[in-house]
Formats: sequence, structure tokens, C-alpha cells
Amino acid sequence: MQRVTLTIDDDLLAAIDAHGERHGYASRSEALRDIVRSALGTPETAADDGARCHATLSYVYDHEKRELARRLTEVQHGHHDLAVASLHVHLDHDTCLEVAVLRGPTAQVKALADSVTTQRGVRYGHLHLLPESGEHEHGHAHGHSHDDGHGHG
Ligand code: NI
Repeated sequence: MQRVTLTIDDDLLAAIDAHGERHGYASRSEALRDIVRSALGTPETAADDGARCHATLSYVYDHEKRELARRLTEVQHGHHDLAVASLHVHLDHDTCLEVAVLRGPTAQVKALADSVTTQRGVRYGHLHLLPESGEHEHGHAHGHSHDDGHGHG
């Protein structure tokens, strides 16, 4: 870890502190780290479509919309190799929330997400990409323990 000094507008700092308080961050630094992480994505998933990833895809849709539920099911069966699990919640009389956990080559995961979220009648589509594992950062070969308590050594 490194300590950095940065210059920031009062308003923006107040917004960051309000965000940190709202979400229960223990410190301004921890809040800022998560804000930056979510802006950057992870290096593997942001930059490299050839890397493998885990992802969650969430979206809301109207199950009464003509043919939509069938089309969504078709899209997902077409990519069954990427699907790990999914969760369906009936939000109200018409509206469903689905969360799909996906795993595979990043480019294919993104393509599947696009083909779901661009369907007419699908709203609030959001894809959250994660690296497939910590291997890219830590590797498995080295013998020492990590200080974060869940090392591989
Ligand atoms: Ni439903």
C-alpha cells in the first residue's frame, strides 16, 4: 500500500464522505478505494476480453411482455456453457428480477449480457465482471502466506 496526497474540491469530498457514511465504510480511504475499483473494473476484465471471468448479470423485465420471457430463456439456453446459476424474483404482479451468475471467456460473457439487456422490455440491465480467481494477482506457486488471512500458502 502507498500513501498518496490528492487535491479535491470541497463539494466532491463532501459527496465522498456522504457516500462512505451511507454505505458504512470505516474510513474515507476504504470508500475511495472501492469507488476507484468500480470505476476501473479489474485490470483483467477491463482490458482483456480473452481472459476468463466470473460475472453477475442482473436485470428487470415485464414477464407479460409478448414473447420476452421466451426470448430471454432462449438466449440463455443458447449460452448454457456460460451459465452457473440464476435467481428469479417476482417483484410484483408484472415485474421480474433475474440475476444470472456467469463464468467464461470475458468476450462471450459480455456478448451474452448484451443480447439479454438490449431486448425490448428489459430494464436496469447491469453486468458486473470479476476476475475468474485471484490467480492473476497472487499466483499459486509462491510459498509464503499472505497477510490478509486467506492466502494460498
Ligand atoms: Ni417472475
